[in-house]
Amino acid sequence: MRLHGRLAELARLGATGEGIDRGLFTPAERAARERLASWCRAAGLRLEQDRVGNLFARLDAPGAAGGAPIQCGSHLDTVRNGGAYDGAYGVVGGLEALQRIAASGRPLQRSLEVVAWAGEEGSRFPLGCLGSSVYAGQTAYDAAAALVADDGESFGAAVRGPNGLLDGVPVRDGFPPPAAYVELHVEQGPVMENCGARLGIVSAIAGQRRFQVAIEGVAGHSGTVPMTHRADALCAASELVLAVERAALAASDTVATVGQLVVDPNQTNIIPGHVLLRIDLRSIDDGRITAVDARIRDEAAQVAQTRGLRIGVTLLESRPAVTMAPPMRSLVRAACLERDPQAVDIVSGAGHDAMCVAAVAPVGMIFVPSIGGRSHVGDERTEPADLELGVDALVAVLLAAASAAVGGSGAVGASDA
Ligand code: HGY
Ligand code: MN
Ligand code: MN
Repeated sequence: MRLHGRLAELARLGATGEGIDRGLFTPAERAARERLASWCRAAGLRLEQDRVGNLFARLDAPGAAGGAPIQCGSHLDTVRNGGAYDGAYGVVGGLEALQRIAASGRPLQRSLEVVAWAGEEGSRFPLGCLGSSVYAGQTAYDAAAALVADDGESFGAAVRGPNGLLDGVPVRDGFPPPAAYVELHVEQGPVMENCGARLGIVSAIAGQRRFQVAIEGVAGHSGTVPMTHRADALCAASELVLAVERAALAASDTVATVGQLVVDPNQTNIIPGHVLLRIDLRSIDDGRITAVDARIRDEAAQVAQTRGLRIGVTLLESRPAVTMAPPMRSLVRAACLERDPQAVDIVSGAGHDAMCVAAVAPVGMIFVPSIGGRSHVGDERTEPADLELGVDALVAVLLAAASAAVGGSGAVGASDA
């Protein structure tokens, strides 16, 4: 019951009545990291954090304390009105797995580590997988520190502020890469439920790009400016939103969403002068992402010309699709099929920290089903028995990876396929 009790405790931190709101370095998100730290201390794990707020809890294997660990984890931040399992399940489930392994008394050839990555959702600072991409060397600390949240606070100020790094936890500048990484996560889609699978063997994670589009029109009096004399930024934005939808529909296996749109000055009797919108574009095929990216920019240029206003498209983030490392996928497959003969190979349309950690270590992912395929909403749910089964599979993968022959830089090598 410990697993479910902890998930329920975390779900109360940032509860909005419609879901959970735990943006990075807000009081609720810091409280979640503090709660995790207290659980890890009580479990006898060694706690450390890095300069961007990633939190590491290690179960040292006496014979291999200095070696690269086998890592698991996910994130504690959420989207606005998010669910109780996206991210939190991988962190709490990882801690549960380490505690079960410690309690078993099994000797370990490698240390094990659970990580709470900082700011995976990008819901406060405009970069997804923020903590794991700094950890993996894909984003420089200074670039992260310069990011500014919509509320005006910079990452650099927030990480040093009252809701930033935890007190009493040693801060290490950077960490050696793990020997391997496995992330446990809810599927966030309908595939597993539709095919009756309780465990998912992730094969790859879709690539994604995020854009910001600024539309500069001309504000004016809604009662006096003739329709033929307007540069209405919201009408332009409306054309572009539908163009984004058309471009994704025309490209198979591709999704594109305008999830955020801000109208200025946003008053009934003023012609909208300025609109800011953000686009989320994804596909398992990076070539398709590039093609849709180009089409969206063309459409924006046409709308700007037709309507006589300015449209600027800025790329905020670009992450190519990531394939799971064959040796890790084999370990995940064995653990999943042993527990669920219906276990299914699945591509993740959702992004995960594993995309970044894959740059420095072999990664694998285990999915459990999302009821109704729903996620990024307050009624995100997974059957308790499936949550337990996922942790069970994670324990098996961690132990198998810890005892796998070590290849190359201490990573789980191809010889372990
Ligand atoms: O957006 C995503 O796919 C992830 O939940 N950050
Ligand atoms: Mn997630
Ligand atoms: Mn998410």
